[in-house]
Amino acid sequence: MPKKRTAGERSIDPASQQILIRADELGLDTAFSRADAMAACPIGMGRSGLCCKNCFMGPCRLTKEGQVGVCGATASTIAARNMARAIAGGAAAHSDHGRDIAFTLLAAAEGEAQGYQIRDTVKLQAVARHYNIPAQGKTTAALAKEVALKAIAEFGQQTGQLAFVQRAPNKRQQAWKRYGIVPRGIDREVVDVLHRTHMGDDQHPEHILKGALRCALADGWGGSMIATDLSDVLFGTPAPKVGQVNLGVLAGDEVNIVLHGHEPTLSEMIVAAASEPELIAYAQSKGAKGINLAGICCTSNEILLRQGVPSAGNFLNQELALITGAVEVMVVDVQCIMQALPNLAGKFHTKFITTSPKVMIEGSLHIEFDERRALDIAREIVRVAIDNYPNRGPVVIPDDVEDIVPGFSHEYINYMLGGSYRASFRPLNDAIMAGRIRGVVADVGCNNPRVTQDKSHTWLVREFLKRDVLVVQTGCGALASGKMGMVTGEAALEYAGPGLREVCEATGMPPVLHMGSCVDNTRILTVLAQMAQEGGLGDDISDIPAVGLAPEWMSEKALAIGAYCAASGACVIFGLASPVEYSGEVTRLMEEVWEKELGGKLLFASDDETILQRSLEHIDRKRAALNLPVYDPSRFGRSGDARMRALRALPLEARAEALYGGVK
Ligand code: SF4
Ligand code: MSK
Repeated sequence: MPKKRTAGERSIDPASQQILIRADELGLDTAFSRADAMAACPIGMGRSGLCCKNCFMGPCRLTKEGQVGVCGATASTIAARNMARAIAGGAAAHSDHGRDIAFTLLAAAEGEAQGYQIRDTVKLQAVARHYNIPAQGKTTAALAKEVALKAIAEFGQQTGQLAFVQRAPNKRQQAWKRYGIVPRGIDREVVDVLHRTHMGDDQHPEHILKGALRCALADGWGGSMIATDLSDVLFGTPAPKVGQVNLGVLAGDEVNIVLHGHEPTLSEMIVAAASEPELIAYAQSKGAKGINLAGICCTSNEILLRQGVPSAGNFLNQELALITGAVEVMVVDVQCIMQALPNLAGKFHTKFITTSPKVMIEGSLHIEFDERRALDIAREIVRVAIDNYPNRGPVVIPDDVEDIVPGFSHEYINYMLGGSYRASFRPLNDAIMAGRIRGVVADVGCNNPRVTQDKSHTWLVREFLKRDVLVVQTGCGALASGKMGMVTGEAALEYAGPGLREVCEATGMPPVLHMGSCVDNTRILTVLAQMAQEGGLGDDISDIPAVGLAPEWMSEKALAIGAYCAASGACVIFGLASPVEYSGEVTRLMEEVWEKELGGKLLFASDDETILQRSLEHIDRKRAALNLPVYDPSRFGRSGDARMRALRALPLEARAEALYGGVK
């Protein structure tokens, strides 16, 4: 009989625990209870074997030493193929998101995208420079059209290299050339992996993984980077904003619309529609006080960063939001949307609306997104929600809500550290070189109901802060820290070690920087590239004392991110378990051969203490290789700037205003 975990074992978040208890009382299933009922397959997860289903001579399950598949495929070949296909799946999802944004930019430039405008012309010019497109003498619309067409062409490019590859340090580009993994075209690299892993093709584990790395780079320095950059052009480059997070953002007396998925395109229009006076008046005519928007997952991160729309939480909050009974409409676009949602919505009054031409789920209302009528579609969805408000039954909304200050784009970090006239990463590099900051950790990625929600993310973030490690976050990891009140800057200072605190107090930089959604991990690549180019920390990303973590990962996209970060020179550590554990050869390739060839590696560790220790070892090894002083916290903490201490006495809005200059 599988063990049923208590609410406290399922999540560390009190709001989640409260709603999980309600789910049990109402007899409702969630991902948590389904995970309890369904043990993970030890072969599928690579612990006790490997499974290949690439052809119908199988599926072949390899569970004994030396066993091979019907075609003769070895455990290493199968493990490498499975890993490569997962990376290609993740890269395809991210990159297709980028393609959709590029088409929206094109439509906006041609005046055919209702409600959209080009909000950041400075970013548009920066992206044009990366594409070697001259901006002089062109209207914004003409330049945006050229940029959009160039971005779209990157997907179908067959030869040469992706344009954004040149944004990496020179040494990194040389490493990719030497190892033969420079990405040629985005779609080409995804297709290449699917082809080479078909039955009877590439059966050399290292060669298969080289294809996977090239595909991952086509995501990190291609599709995802396009998604981030063009979203900034269309919707504005993020700067710090005060927001709120957790299930307590749902309103008891307003029409609640929850926006879930990943793309900002439709959700930005729903934000615009929900603030229209006619629709607010219509909501009031139905007895509601107003219209309340809340996000889930990375759509949430997108609109939280740019619009300050509150977040109802991360991946595992999606079902819990519905179980409050307070959601009139949940609107989804793409990725990380559980199929259980429409059925669960049906237990309440909630309408569940799919909108992507790529995503239909039985039991949902499908209102298809079309950028030419985006604002009208957004208004239609808001009306559906308002009309549904009178049908609301009993509601339980947890009180839990925390302030959060997200929006640390690499442009803003640059400005924050160097000022408007000398934007620079110099102060950050100097602080690492002096040992005030020991190193940098990127804690990113998902929740997974097989482990306690948010526990690994938040424990690791606190432990790193204590040891003077600066933390950057994206995706569901950032929302996990947000729910624990650790993304308001000043709050996290309570945990920060003496050197890190000193730097943060002097510069106003929070010790935990929320940089965006899953595709925005490319912002982290840009920061690392610029730190390498700034000088003092070597001349490549692999020289920087930095580690990437995904301690609660679950998606193929997480593996694609891990692979492109490793190929970019980072040490990347994933939690839970290794999907290639059964193959010592593939494990060795990803840890040792990648490190030798590329300076980065991807490894798996099943407990948080090991993740912490291996990360610190890596950071200290990189410090030693750069001849930097050995990390010694006793040297710091006596200077700093009393400004932050005084600011901490102020309410959050006033603090943010003083620190980040007029954020709203
Ligand atoms: Fe089995 Fe080979 Fe077919 Fe995989 S490709 S299912 S190992 S026969
Ligand atoms: S939403 S990919 S659960 S981070 Fe980007 Fe969260 Fe992971 Fe989805």
